[in-house]
Amino acid sequence: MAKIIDGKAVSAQVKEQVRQETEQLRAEHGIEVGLAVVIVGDDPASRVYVNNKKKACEAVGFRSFEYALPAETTQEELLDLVDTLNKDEKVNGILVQLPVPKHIDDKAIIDAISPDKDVDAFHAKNVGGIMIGDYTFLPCTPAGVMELIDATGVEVSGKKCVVIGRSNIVGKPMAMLLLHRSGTVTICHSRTQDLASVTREADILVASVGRANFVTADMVKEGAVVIDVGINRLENGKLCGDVDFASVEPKAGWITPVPGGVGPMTIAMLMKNTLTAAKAQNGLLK
Ligand code: BQF
Repeated sequence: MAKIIDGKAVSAQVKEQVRQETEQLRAEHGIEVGLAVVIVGDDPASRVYVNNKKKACEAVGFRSFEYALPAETTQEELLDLVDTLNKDEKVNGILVQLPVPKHIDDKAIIDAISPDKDVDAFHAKNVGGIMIGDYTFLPCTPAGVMELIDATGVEVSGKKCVVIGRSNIVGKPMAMLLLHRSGTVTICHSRTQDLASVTREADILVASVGRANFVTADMVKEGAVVIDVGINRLENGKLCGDVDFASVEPKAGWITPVPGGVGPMTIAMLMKNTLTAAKAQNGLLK
């Protein structure tokens, strides 16, 4: 029987820390922290995520500025908005909710965001910094996963870590953060041969596949830490992860639920990054 890693509880602790420091910035330095959230089009999942981010801003005492643009917005118009937000002193962090409509080049948008305000840490400069261990922000989801692993008390150093998925947003940076902690890291993906034989070796298994219930008990080592990054919506409207919780939970040592695992941590780490951005922009970063 695995212990459940409670992402809601850990995220509440992170947000409480951010709330206190935000209050302190206001009291001691008269600084308000602001996050700009840009959403293009009306994808329902994106709308939920943007609302989660605005609610979190409210909870920690940030100002949030929402820009909801129609799906027909041109790349030039979006670049103009990013440019305006880059120059706006009330805005410490800028995030453009992904995915953007197909006629817009997301890389062009991300790289137009000032790296100092890039609280998702998707800009090429920030991604490069992560590779060499020189960074101000970490990408929210991998950073949240590290917090959840830390909450178990399990040491990463020397352990076999397997990441399933190689996206720029989760898989690749996740592998890098585990490597920085001296894990022995393997990245698996859709072309990996005999995937189960690789994942069965993992002391720490991170699943970011994008397929409901993809990781089954036969793919998991007894006692492993299993982190489920997946958010899949079933036909009945229920959220479910990439890990088949019912079969894996009895075998794992630790496991994250969906919902209530990695998802809330992604939001909490966004708040942490935005606070860090505000401190850095005001010359207050230790
Ligand atoms: C929960 C995201 C895929 C693609 C783009 C809490 C969120 C989700 C789940 C959330 C996600 C996923 C976000 C739960 C933000 C995480 O209780 O389990 C919060 O809002 N997320 C995003 O902004 O873009 C995505 C997943």
